Amino acid sequence: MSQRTLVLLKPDAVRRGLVGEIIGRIERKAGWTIGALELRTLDRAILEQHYAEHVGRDFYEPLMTFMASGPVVSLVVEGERVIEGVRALAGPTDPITAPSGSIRGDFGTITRENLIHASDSEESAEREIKIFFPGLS
Ligand code: FUP
Repeated sequence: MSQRTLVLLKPDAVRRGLVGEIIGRIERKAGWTIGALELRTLDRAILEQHYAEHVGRDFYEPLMTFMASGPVVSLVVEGERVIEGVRALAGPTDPITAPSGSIRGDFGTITRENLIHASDSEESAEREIKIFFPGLS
């Protein structure tokens, strides 16, 4: 089942020079392709849309500040079961408990600075792709 997903390489990944490493892991999965890609610093308005489900949580404001702290690479990845697949590559939210071999497990220590976002469902993917790439059909 071919799908599309929205992936963000967060400011920590860009600052630490891990963009090539992370995109390389995605590109090496057979048949997955990059449908769109952009580097930019996100403003408050786009972050409010993206993280709407987390408004009011104790980690919300620090997360917003972190996500606006530097450029982010946003990309659309397309291919077989890519929604589940990129989340498997990323690993669970907390990098300390994320398994070795996953992106968060290999490179992260702090939950807020966990390197990568990947859509968690087809509905989220379509909503998030519209936020980050409104011109993409
Ligand atoms: P995930 O689906 O793994 O990206 O995680 P969530 O949607 O639950 O959380 C979104 C982001 O909020 C995480 F990537 C990091 C941040 N977060 C915190 O900073 N602290 C928390 O306790 C939970 C999430």
